[in-house]
Amino acid sequence: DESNVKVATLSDIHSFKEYQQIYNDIAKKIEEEDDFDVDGSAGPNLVRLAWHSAGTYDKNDKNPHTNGGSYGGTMRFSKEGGDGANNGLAKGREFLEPLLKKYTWLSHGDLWTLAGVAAIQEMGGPKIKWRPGRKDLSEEYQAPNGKLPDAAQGPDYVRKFFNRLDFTDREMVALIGAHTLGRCHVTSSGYDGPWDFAPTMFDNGFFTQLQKGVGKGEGQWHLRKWDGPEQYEDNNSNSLMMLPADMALVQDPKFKKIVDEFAASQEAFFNEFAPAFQKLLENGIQFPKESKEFVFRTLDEQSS
Ligand code: ZEM
Repeated sequence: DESNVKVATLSDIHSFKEYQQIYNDIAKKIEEEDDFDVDGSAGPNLVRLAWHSAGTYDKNDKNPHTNGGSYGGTMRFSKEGGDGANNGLAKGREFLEPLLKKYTWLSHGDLWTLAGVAAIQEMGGPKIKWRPGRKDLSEEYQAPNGKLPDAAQGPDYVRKFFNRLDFTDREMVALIGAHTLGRCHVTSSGYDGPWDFAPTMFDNGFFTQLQKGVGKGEGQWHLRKWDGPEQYEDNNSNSLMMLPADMALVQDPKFKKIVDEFAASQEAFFNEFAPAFQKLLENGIQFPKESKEFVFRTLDEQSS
């Protein structure tokens, strides 16, 4: 049955211990290769890899050849991998490649989503429940290009985009809070700079920065004067950035209320983010009722 391709089969699933081992290998590799990027860690790139592997999903498309999601690991093929939105992610995929050699039974989809979970947890983020069972699919299952979001857009676009992925306002605001991590690279997206001062710490820093909105005041934001695409810059340091699609979250009153809530409470942000990120990584996949949700221990927790 064509509509039932993206099924996680229990018989293919390995033990919790084995996935924790893979988690540990990823976490240690992140620690060891601390010259991966400007800010050091490969973590932010891996979170973006997990997100882009899943963010092609279309809840209204029942055709498994085109409806995207993380199941098939199809970003390894040139059409999806070559989508401009995926610029810079080959580096993350190559970083993870040795794990596919070591764990020959592991699928790309399981590896990339597990790496995103490991990166978030190791950078101080919430525990994300994770389930295995994705399988590599062939080239015929690459999502069409253009399924990932356009950073130049405003609130209506953002809401519509994340509705396609089956998310509520609260979930979408929380998910974009992952911009507390990493930075924009001129060579990848054309945009430039980090969103907050601790780009390898998963915290609510994105919201405390964003909350201030556009204006002339302390810590507020203005349009950057430069040759690149339209982006915002902070009045205090002129070194942080916001995309138009980030600023959308303070332009829409419903979004703004949620931004204020997450800026005031990191706990509220984490509580919304963790299940939303799990859902993002599982969109379009049928998991058997008996499938267990794994919660991995961080390296820190294992050493104490
Ligand atoms: Zn991002 N994102 N993103 N994002 N993203 C970038 C970087 C990162 C948008 C977007 O255009 C961009 C989500 C949502 C949205 C991360 C995670 C998540 C960059 C910079 C752009 C342009 C890429 C570059 O130049 O390297 C838009 C428009 C979004 C929605 C409206 C969601 C949801 C995410 C995860 C849950 C992360 C971690 C990065 C940083 C990557 C890095 O290499 O540092």
